[in-house]
Amino acid sequence: MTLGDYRTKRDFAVTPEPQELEGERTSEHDEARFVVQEHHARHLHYDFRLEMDGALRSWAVPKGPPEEPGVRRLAVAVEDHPISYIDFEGTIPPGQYGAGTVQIWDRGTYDLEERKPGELRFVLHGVCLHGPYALIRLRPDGKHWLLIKRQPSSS
Ligand SMILES: [Mn+2]
Repeated sequence: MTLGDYRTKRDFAVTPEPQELEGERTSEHDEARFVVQEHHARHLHYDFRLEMDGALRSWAVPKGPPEEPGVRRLAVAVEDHPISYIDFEGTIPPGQYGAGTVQIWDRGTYDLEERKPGELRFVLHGVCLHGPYALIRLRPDGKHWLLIKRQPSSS
């Protein structure tokens, strides 16, 4: 995991986004968190982020995360974001990477059920999003994943 891409894409003299790259968590036993940020950039999308390995693993979901079981949505992997980004809301100025407004759409905790290359299975405990989900990478080393709301009974 590296936050180098996050740093190099941004001018922290201009953007209000978090500059500190160190994680805020001090205990490995705290529950892992997730956030969904509605991002009105050039194209509206929803940034889905999972707290993992001291950073926020992040995907841009153009149509938003599914709320009904069996629905799958394209999720494009983007650069890791710092943990502190989990609380970020604000306006990224014109000309900056991701220019536009960011507001938190949902947040909560999650239980990781399975993790292997190109596949994550987890249960979300949010306000809008709750229940079993999966992220499945479509091609090895590709950026395109599917974010799937699983049927409650299925694995
Ligand atoms: Mn975004």
